[in-house]
Amino acid sequence: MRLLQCGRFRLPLERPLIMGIVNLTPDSLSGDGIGTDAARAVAHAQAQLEAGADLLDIGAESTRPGAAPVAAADELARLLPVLHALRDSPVPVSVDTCKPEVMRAALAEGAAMINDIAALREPGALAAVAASDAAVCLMHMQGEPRTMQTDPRYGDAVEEVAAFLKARADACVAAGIARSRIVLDPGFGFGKTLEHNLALLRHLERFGAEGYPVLAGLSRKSMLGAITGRPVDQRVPASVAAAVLAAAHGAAIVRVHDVAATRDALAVFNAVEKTP
Ligand code: HH2
Repeated sequence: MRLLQCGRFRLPLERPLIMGIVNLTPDSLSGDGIGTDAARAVAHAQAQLEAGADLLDIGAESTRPGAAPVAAADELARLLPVLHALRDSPVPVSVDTCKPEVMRAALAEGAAMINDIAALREPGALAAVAASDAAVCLMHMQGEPRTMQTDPRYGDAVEEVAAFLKARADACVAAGIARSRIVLDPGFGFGKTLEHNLALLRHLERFGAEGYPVLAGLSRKSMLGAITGRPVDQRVPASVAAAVLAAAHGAAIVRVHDVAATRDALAVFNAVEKTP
């Protein structure tokens, strides 16, 4: 059985796993940012668990296009009380950060996964993860959040993203991170037009060609707004459809805001596609 090594957890990868988002930000893309209120964040995390999340992903810096950066000290002040309260979580807690300093402190506070939209490119990030037993999600992004949607361009988006992810996975392995700890993510909406995003979803299997599990984050994203004409607070049906399509194209993990709806949809998917 294929397993993802994730701190003290070993996650089976036969069926798509649901990563429930907990945004500790005042300005998140999805509009569900909880601000800096740790008690509210912990309550939201518990609700995501009760709804059936297989992992939690906690982020304290918004990565939406145009978002302003947050200082490491502020990111930590938001994250650490929540991580502390979730130390005995029954599922792995992932932390969405690019900063090695934040990674080290989060790992010391029990984080079982680092989710890095910069794919451990910050100096010191590879070493921070290598020194732990946590999993890591390496995401592709063209440019940086402030400007990435200005004019994204690729020759062949699928092959360029796949080559980048392979190079980052190779860098992880060279730094001493076991293959069984690595997850790859094409980074929907991160320096991509709608056409690029659709091509990535159509060819999602390609990102698993090196044998690593693939994570897909499509939930409530603007590409779904572009397709449906819906504002961010009305994108649950489109998000659920996108999660099922990602699963059908081989996603091992779907990163979502709406865990309960996604769980039911994936139960149908599993009954049809994953029952021997
Ligand atoms: N998307 C967002 C943030 N982190 N991490 C991974 N691995 N993949 C993604 O697609 C991804 C991510 C953006 O979504 P959200 O958390 O809703 O918004 P914000 O960063 O503005 O809080």
